[in-house]
Amino acid sequence: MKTALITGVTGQDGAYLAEFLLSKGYRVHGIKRRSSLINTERIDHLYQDPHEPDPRFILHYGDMTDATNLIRIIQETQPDEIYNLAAQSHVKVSFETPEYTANADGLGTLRLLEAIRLLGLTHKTRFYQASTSELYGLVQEVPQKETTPFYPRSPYAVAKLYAYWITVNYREAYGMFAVNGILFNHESPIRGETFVTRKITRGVAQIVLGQADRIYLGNLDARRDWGHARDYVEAMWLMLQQEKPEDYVIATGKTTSVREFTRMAFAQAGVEIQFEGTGLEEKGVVVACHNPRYQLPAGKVVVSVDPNYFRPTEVDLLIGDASKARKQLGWQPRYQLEDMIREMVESDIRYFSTLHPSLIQQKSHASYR
Ligand code: NDP
Ligand code: GDR
Repeated sequence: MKTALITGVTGQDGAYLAEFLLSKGYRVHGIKRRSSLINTERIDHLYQDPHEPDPRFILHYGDMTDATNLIRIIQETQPDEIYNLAAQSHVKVSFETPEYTANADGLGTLRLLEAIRLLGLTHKTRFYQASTSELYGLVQEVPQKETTPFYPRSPYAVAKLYAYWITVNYREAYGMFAVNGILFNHESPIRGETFVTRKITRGVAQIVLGQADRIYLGNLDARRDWGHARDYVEAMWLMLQQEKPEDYVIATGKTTSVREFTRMAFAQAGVEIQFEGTGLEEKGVVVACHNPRYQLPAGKVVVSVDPNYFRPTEVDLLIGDASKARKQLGWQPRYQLEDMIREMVESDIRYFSTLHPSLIQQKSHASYR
């Protein structure tokens, strides 16, 4: 039985990856942070009673900023594969917490690689680094591929640039099986609530249910190559099953603006909207509501622009070329964008329809980024 260790197991990708590896027969260890509220909601369905004999899913407390803790967990678990998914992963928040982001996302990766080396696991443990399309930043070339130059545009992306290169360096210096998956944006019904896709699908759900008035968004012109997290975690695993360690772009090859994503999300709930006006005055307005269960009059404003959500430096356009992964890994995405949006909107409508009224205010808190 192979053993994997996942950092960031409580996050979106950690949850899908843990489920995937368990289905492949792995023993899966995950690192979770101590928090004052329980933070394992995304993996609770995988929980196994540690009192049962030989559990296959085991959680450890840890933190990417604590080297001794990481060394101890790796020593105890002796993993065949480490998936480093833990990160302060929010681009806008990284402008507010740049040093912490560098520590967890940049140095955290170094701590894991050093732990593997110091523990003499260089030739046993394969290492996956969660690299990102944010590395491309300011557009140099489209579509972006493995050879496209990097130009990071946020403290998050700069921290991830360090992590990318230190992974390459340990591969070249010590012969480690260490790879970067350069993943473009991927979403799902369990995407963090403050990333734009989930913020939109939650907003749509609350608006059609009469629990919220409108969604406030930042840059509607930004374009992203959005895939589904379930497809993308499989690519992570495939990268570690190859003969040679190499870096791969994972993307759908299609790009969509935030404005268009918003329109598609409302359409999934049966609400036709259009955008009117320009700049800060631009608004999303209801044209017609085709779902008799919801009462949204034509002309109602459901989307406004709030400059608080603009970033000091923006990444305008991402579109990935995953030809190398398609050819060498045999990977290809199964989900179409529209199907993913439907899944997200339906899931959020289900969630908010069953939420106790006393929790609605709390769950709608507007401090989203
Ligand atoms: P999430 O934000 O959903 O999950 C991040 C995980 O990291 C959570 O489990 C979080 O714990 C944990 N974490 C954060 N800081 C620390 C720390 N200091 N020590 C230990 N754990 C920590 O991200 P995703 O699942 O979406 O992404 C996974 C990885 O892939 C990240 O590294 C992200 O930067 C990268 N990435 C993501 C893409 C995407 O589109 N989703 C695209 C490309 C790269 P907690 O639950 O306690 O907050
Ligand atoms: P991103 O994802 O920055 O690409 O990073 P996010 O969903 O936060 O933003 C995508 C684009 O939407 C614009 N935008 C808004 N974003 C947020 N969060 N909130 C808003 O209200 C809003 N309005 C417009 C943004 O300006 C941006 O252009 C994600 C993360 O998962 C990273 O960890 C990962 O590395 C990259 O994807 C690939």
